[in-house]
Amino acid sequence: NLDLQSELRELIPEYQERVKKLKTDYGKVELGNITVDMVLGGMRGMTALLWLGSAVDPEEGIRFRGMTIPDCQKLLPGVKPGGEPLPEAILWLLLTGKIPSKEQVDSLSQELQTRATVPDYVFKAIDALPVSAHPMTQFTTGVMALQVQSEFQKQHQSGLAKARYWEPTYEDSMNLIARLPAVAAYVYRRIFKDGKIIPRDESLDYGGNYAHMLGFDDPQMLEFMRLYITIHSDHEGGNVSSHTAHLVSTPLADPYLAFAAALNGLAGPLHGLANQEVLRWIRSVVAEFGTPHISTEELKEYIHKTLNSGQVVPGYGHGVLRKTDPRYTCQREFALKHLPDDPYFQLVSKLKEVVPPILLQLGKVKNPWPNVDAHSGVLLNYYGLTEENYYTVLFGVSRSIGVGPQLIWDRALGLPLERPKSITLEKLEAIC
Ligand code: AMX
Repeated sequence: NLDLQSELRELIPEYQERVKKLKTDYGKVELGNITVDMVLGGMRGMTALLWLGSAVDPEEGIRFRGMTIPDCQKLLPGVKPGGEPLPEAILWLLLTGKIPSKEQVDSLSQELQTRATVPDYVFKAIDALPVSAHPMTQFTTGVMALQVQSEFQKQHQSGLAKARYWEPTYEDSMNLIARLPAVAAYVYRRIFKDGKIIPRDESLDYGGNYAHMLGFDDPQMLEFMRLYITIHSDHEGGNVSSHTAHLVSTPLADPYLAFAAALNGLAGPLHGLANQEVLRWIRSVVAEFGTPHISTEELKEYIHKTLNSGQVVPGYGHGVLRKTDPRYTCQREFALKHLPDDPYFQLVSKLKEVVPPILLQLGKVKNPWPNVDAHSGVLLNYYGLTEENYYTVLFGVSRSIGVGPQLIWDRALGLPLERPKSITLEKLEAIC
């Protein structure tokens, strides 16, 4: 099939059977015990969600439908053979579990282009906010305005049968993914440039076009954007943004509503906003010493200063990972290939040596290693996207490619309303 929806339609009955079998034959199989630590510790380690697209192993990191990042770089089609994977390819993979051919990816690129037109009132809704509003606030406002065109909401109100819920969810998810770059680029141009929209280039792919609409046309920046979107798309189901999207969608809130909620969680400094915080922190180090060429001793001193003032070192640590994030590693490899002499990249490399031993000394940090956000900023900065307050918007656009497919599967598999049980402090004490 060249068409993604037809491909999916063929897969759905098989997946429905698999889930039905699990429910009827294995419903009482235990996946682990729930401890007091889990309830008080943000549910860390509690396996409680079904998520099809990807899984994070603490030691190895992300696998997208079983594929590591190097696998994706090798096997997913790029613009040219050997190029970075196209975001359309990871979207196809996440939704179907199959590696797409170049023809399938090109057809999906076309499909997204035909869906990409953004109604004018979306830009007007953003214009109603002061230019000083955070880029994530402006972006999410745009997403809420896109919701006006929700097919799911419309069809549900006209009495859509449950078995067909996934169809308008597919429409909404694909339209959302297709329209986000134009909304996100508008936010960037409005806040940091002349406010004029750069029209999309029909000859470009999804990632290339997003870079183009932001105002960047350096082929290397376009390649970085493709890689950036691919590696930020999905990180299993329990992270704040993905989990939020799933949760909010379960009472049948449409994909726009669910995704806007996800973005609001992504805008938290311990989650997606960490990429902004990292570059801001790096700039503050450079400002303190007047140069990016900083000695190890000076760096140590600055890290201690950050910790002593009760702040975290942004870009380090993770809720699940216990090793260096492979999303960090692949960005490092990209930088080694394309910008080995950039002083900010060299500073980031030095931090990787200096930060972990200090965090380990604290004795409480479970993962002292760098995560995805420790690296992305210096690459964007190198290519001229220097406005760090915008970085989380890039993360947000990318995350739609992980969340969209899961929302479609949520409806195709008829997953129910999410409603875990809470417990009072008195009850918890009584049980203990
Ligand atoms: N700097 C300083 N202290 C840190 C730390 C860091 N980078 N990472 C963890 N700690 C501290 C925690 O604040 C916590 O302290 P407390 O007990 O006094 O509250 C203690 O170490 C134990 O935390 P943990 O179990 O190791 O981490 P967690 O699962 O609770 O939180 C995370 C994970 C990411 C929020 C945390 O490591 C952090 O704040 N990192 C910096 C922010 C960051 O980079 N976030 C991005 C994560 C990736 C993403 O979502 N994009």
